[in-house]
Amino acid sequence: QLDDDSPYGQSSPSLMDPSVSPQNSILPSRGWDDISVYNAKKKQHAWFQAPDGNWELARIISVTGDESLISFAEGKVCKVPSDVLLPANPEILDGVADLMQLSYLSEPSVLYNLQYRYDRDMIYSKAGPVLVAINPFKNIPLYGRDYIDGYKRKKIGHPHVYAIADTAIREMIRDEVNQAIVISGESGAGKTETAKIAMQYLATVRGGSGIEYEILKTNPILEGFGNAKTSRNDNSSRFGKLIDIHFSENGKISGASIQTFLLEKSRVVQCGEGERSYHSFYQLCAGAPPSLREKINLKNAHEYKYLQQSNCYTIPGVNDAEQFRIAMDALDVVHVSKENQENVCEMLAAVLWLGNVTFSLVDDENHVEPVVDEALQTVAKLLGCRIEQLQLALSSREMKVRGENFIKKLTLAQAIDARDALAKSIYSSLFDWLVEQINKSLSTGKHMTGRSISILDIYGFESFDVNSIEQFCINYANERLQQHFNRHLFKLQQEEYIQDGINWAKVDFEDNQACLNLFEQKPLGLLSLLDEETTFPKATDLSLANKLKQHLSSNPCFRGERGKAFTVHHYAGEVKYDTTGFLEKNRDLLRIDSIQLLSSCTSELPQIFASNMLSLQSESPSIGSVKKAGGVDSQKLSVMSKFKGQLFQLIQCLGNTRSHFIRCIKPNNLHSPGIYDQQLVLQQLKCCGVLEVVRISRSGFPTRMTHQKFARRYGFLLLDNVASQDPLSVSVAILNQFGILPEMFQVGYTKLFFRTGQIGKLEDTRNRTLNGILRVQSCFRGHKA
Ligand code: AD9
Ligand code: MG
Repeated sequence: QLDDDSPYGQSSPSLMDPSVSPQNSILPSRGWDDISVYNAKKKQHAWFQAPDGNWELARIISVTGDESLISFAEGKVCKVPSDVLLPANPEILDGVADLMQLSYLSEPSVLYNLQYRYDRDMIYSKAGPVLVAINPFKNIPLYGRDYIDGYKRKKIGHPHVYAIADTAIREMIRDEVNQAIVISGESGAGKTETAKIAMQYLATVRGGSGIEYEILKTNPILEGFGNAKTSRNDNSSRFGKLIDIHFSENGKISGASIQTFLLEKSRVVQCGEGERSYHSFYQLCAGAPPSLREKINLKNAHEYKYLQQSNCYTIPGVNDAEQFRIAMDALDVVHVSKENQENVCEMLAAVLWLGNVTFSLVDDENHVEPVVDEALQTVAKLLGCRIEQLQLALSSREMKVRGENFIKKLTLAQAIDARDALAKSIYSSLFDWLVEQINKSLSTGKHMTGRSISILDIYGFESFDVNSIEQFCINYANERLQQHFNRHLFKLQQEEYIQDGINWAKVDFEDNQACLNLFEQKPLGLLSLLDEETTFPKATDLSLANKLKQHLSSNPCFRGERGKAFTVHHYAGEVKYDTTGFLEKNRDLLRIDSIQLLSSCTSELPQIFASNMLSLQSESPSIGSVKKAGGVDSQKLSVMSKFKGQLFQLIQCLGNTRSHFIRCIKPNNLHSPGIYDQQLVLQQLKCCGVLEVVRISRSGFPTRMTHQKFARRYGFLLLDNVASQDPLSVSVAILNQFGILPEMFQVGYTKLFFRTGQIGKLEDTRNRTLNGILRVQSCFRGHKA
């Protein structure tokens, strides 16, 4: 039955038979004795899993009974049970561009194919409709004008971010549907670089008005203020970003808008050993010109306590002073005035100096007051407030008890908290303000057609030794995005087959609805319970953990752990969360005192920050007014509910677009070129659903078109007249004329379904023919003239 001549023929012939369950035919795990016998006859290769978990390629020497004799490249020979071997693809398939072309789609085959390409600097591969991008950790010559031109003219067909961006443009124009490019992957996998590469393509191919230049210049600004060196990436984005690029009637870029998610505020006041706070601080300290330094009383980075703690000030290969100039130039481009640029620097310096504010005891009840020194004086000057006001804000809290205001003095720990809270809210307000300025500059309002391509660069799934509310939010977001991915690729695809009467074995895919329910169910879901506990004045992290355990233990995606911890079974694996700090971080009390202080400042930015904070509080859905005896009268919006709101908006947005998915893979944890850690890659391929998608796409008919559309689009290519002009007859005639093999398509009630690659050939013929017609026409016109 096996066809030796076809490169794809070694696979089971049932591949082409849609009635056979693809589960059995495509992703074998065990019991391939027949294949090892076959391979043995042909002296074929097979995969053998070494004790360290890595897969090694072996040659099958012979097969006797249930055992196979295999040899490895280094000459070692051994006997193993046949059923531990997985068939390897024939050499002719080494390094195919689309994993779907592989005959055997076992884990080692997929891993090997990606590695084969990676070793040859082919970092992009397709997994059906998904682009897989492996971080090269070095510059490879795949970018720039010539490449962009090549993809634009369709002269280059290799998988690339450019190809994805090009498809997005074409489909947006052809189908009048908004597009999204969804980029995911773990920290350091290359999401931000990939997003920039996509932006570069759109700007080059669809620019013209100059606005594209502004759009590209948002990158150094947002990276300066929102990225930092972490243990996993020297330029780690500490926020999520969605950029919508708008297009005008003539298909040119006409503007853009940016939305950001969850800036990591805690980094402003503390970060781990060897990491850094936000780049902007070091850039300012290294790059500010003398006049500015004097004006804002700027010292060197290592003189600021917030920056001292991690004992890391520079990044190899990065010139912070140069980056400062680049960021300021970029602010020019997005129309932030010189005066405002100086204000931005003042705010950065104010945050740094706040970290140097110290406290001294003022009574024997452990109450403190800030020491009036250079730090305090400088902060007051930069914010434009009186020293006494600042002192008061950092040493006391205004309280309302039974309608009466009174002042509570703070202890050292509380005062440090108040100081850090002020620093964090100034920084995050500054970040939001910058995004707002950028959006003002990019929203030209001209030629708006409502057409857009959105690019999403958002943190991937995270699991560390200790996971806190940040990971909780990130993983929840990924759970939602994964569902979008699933829905988009699998569910819709299957439902459509069934609806259209296509004979296609149903493929089960892992749906993560159960896990999402665990988060979102009301009133007994993780998010509701967290918000409820957040409003209780007496609640503690332990009471939160207990509450979760009490209500959720019966949920299969949840497991209570000892003490303050709990585990969630995510689609990508189990993650144990430690509730320490959950409540405090969820409250994220923008203390009324901070707002009051900032609104009384004479400098422009603090006033804007204060009014933004106030309006944020009043307009958003809040977790309830917390009026408690002796407590702060604070109508607070929890971090979680704000994030959930943003996330729902995002998912809704994506739901209205056609999404293109790019999965970035980090090949090693050393950030080094040329190293391919199989287990690390495998884990990521599983996490982002690449293995699943390959299996399902290969067995399905991913391209589809209504009979009408197909007939309209390609009907003019028909050489003979068709007896009946109904779309179905025309369609069938086209299929016949082009000799499309019966196994390559299926005819549904309303649509035609094709295996990957089929429509591409028709499109090429169509384009060639159209170009020919155009040439003839222009020739003709030329003659007339
Ligand atoms: V994080 O979640 O924001 O911490 P990202 O965004 O996934 O992360 P990033 O794009 O910042 O990762 O890439 C990390 C580093 O990998 C970059 O600073 C580059 O040094 C390197 N990189 C990534 N993609 C490419 C590429 N296409 N070519 C060369 C690359 N280097
Ligand atoms: Mg990033």
